[in-house]
Amino acid sequence: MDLIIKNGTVITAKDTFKADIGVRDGKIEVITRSLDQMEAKQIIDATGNYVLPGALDAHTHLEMPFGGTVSSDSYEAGTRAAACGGTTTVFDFVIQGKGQGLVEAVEGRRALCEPQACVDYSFHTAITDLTPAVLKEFKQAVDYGINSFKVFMVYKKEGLMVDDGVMVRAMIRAKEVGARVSVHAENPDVIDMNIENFLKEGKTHAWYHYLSRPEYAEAEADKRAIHWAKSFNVPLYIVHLACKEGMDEVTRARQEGYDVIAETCPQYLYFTNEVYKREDGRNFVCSPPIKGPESQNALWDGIKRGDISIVATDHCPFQSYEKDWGKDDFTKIPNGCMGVENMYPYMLSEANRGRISFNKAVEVCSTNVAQLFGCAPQKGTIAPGSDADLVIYDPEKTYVISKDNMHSDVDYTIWEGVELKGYPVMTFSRGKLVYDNGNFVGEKGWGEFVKRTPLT
Ligand code: DUC
Ligand code: ZN
Ligand code: ZN
Repeated sequence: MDLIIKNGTVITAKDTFKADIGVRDGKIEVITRSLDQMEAKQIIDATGNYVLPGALDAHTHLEMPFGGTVSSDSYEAGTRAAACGGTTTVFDFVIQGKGQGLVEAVEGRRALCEPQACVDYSFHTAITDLTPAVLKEFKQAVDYGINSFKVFMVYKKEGLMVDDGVMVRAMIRAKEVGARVSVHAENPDVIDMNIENFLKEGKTHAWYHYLSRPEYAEAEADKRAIHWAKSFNVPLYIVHLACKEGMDEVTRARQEGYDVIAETCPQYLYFTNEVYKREDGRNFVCSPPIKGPESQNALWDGIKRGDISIVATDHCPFQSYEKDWGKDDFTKIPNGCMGVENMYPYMLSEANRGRISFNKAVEVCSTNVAQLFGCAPQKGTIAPGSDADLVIYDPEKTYVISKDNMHSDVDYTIWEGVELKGYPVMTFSRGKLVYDNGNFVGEKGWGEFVKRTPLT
């Protein structure tokens, strides 16, 4: 064997059991009670620790041009930070340029990512220009390994927004080719009206970012997207769901048997809209904004019920000098927060504190992503034949998050000072140690493109 992890408690989405794991050529070869008689190049004693599948972050924006700048984590920095937080695959967003083909857009970003990636990666494609040729090309994109297309219901001025006709066309075509459309759901017109009014009244603090797009601005768009998914009986994925009304509508659609799935993010589960009242409130500016406690509770309940299928990050960091552009005008704050290194440790810490089970944390951060986006059982589980993407987790370790112990290229973290109960101590990517007790020990260029299969 290349690697044996001994004496750990293995936790998957379904089971918890003591076992030894043998790894050869980057794959899990054997899981058994004892591999004491077996030799290996590397043997790790995981006594007292848990062994988990690496997380898959279904939502990142690495070196993405946005908000008048580019998100500060390159593919190298973002995937390095991922590895250090136990995330072994990231799904990054490719934004289709006007007039650009989908495969061409993906290949452009893949070329940028490939020499840098420290863990494995895939892409979702955001559609901005849905010509008949692009609709036809959905099939080629799926054959290429991309089975998820995103549309923005906002960001009109930025040239990203699509109307409902485009959204529905994309949804129908996606279903035909074994793919799924995801939506960023907020109502652009009401948000623009609020912004105009606030600026006229001189209300420019980050708190007005929240007030310009509060619960109702997201809820309407969540409901509209679900309405179309139900009307045409097509699959839908709502990214970064953050409000109670949206959550309720997702739950209803699922109870009625529709293929509507939802993702939320750690920032919506830990912080509330109170953060926008802080002096550094602009650092928390993302869209949709973090909502009130009622929404936060509804999201946690949704996770527990199974109506939130995925927790992902929307990782999109900007340096504090860029956030400062909006010190006196919230509309100038680049939208986005960091989280790729925090998601798995935070969700596991919540499990360790008893809020959810460890199996549930694994399910929403890893297994469901792989299953719902066509890369299971290669990813997202601990089973013979699966990639040896493994995290060794010490449930006794106390960890206080600080910008000084994070591995992104950004000069602050919204998670500063947050104390976690338990923390990953080692991460393996296809059997290779990439994170070891606080240190990144992987290499850039190691990460591989994950070709996903059509959805059924
Ligand atoms: N929201 C953000 O906050 N950042 C990136 C894109 C998005 O939709
Ligand atoms: Zn979004
Ligand atoms: Zn996003």
